[in-house]
Amino acid sequence: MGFFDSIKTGLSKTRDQIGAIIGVSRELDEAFYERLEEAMISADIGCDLSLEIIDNLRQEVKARSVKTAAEAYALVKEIVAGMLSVRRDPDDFPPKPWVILVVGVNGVGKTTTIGKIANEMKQQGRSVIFGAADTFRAGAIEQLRIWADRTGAGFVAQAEGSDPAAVAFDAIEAAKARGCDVCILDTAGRLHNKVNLMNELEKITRVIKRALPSAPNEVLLVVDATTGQNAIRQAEVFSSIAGLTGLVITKLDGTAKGGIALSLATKFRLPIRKIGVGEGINDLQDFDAKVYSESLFGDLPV
Ligand SMILES: Nc1nc2c(ncn2[C@@H]2O[C@H](COP(=O)(O)OP(=O)(O)OP(=O)(O)O)[C@@H](O)[C@H]2O)c(=O)[nH]1
Ligand SMILES: [Mg+2]
Repeated sequence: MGFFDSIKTGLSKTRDQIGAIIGVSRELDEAFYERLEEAMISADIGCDLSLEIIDNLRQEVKARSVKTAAEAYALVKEIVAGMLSVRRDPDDFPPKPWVILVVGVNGVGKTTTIGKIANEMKQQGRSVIFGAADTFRAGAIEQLRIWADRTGAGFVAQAEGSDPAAVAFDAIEAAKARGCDVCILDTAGRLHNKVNLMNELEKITRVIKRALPSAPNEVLLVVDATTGQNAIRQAEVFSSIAGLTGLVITKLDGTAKGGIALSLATKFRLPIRKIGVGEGINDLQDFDAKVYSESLFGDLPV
């Protein structure tokens, strides 16, 4: 399935729900705006952002002399896509190795996403090495090793319970020595408490820089779209401790309402680098703001 099909299928329930709340609207009246706001909140877009979109919409409606609900609805999709259209950096990887640090709470899909990214990079002819810096959870190292085997990525690990920063350092050193294009570091999602998490990520980042001063080139926060507005809290915590450069939104294939992608990207001004649309190795896609907006809102019911 292409991007359009997967995300369109993934968001079909939300789209139907939005349509049902808005109902058959021809008049561009206050009731339309109210129902639109309610529909957006129901889709996990969040209260503040929904209001902001409505404000923008009212301005655009005035500026463009829009008269019908259908035209206004098309404008909503345009506004939302515009909010998400962050220009992506050029796709070449100047520094070698390009170091990607992957963070996020437990179970969101970090390790799976790393496997999928490696698969994609391999297909583009890039060499990849993993650093198993989640040394906290039993089984985490083995899980990443399996993805390394599946994708042909190099693999650097130490024993469970060892210092994750030391693993990160070793992985970057190995990537340098082997001339690898990309080094991806998995991290623990769960630690005893937030202070531990903060200290650990801070130390990992510091040690990464000792191995390679320009690294990390990307710090990707992985969030599970099905957790809804809770993801905002996660992003707050991680952005305060880890200097995020981008988001990966996973599980947009399941019961996710989908609006959280918009909420997160606008609130934290971060590009959505990838989306996860399933558990399989190929279920990773680039994010397309226009297609996303279209998939979320669909057509106004007639
Ligand atoms: N449906 C669906 N499932 C996903 C997606 N991404 C990951 N998963 C599943 O989510 C579960 C957790 O994935 P992991 O990759 O282990 O998550 P993690 O963040 O590494 O978890 P910890 O190592 O415990 O912190 C697994 O069952 C994955 O198959 C996705 O895009 N869609
Ligand atoms: Mg993991």
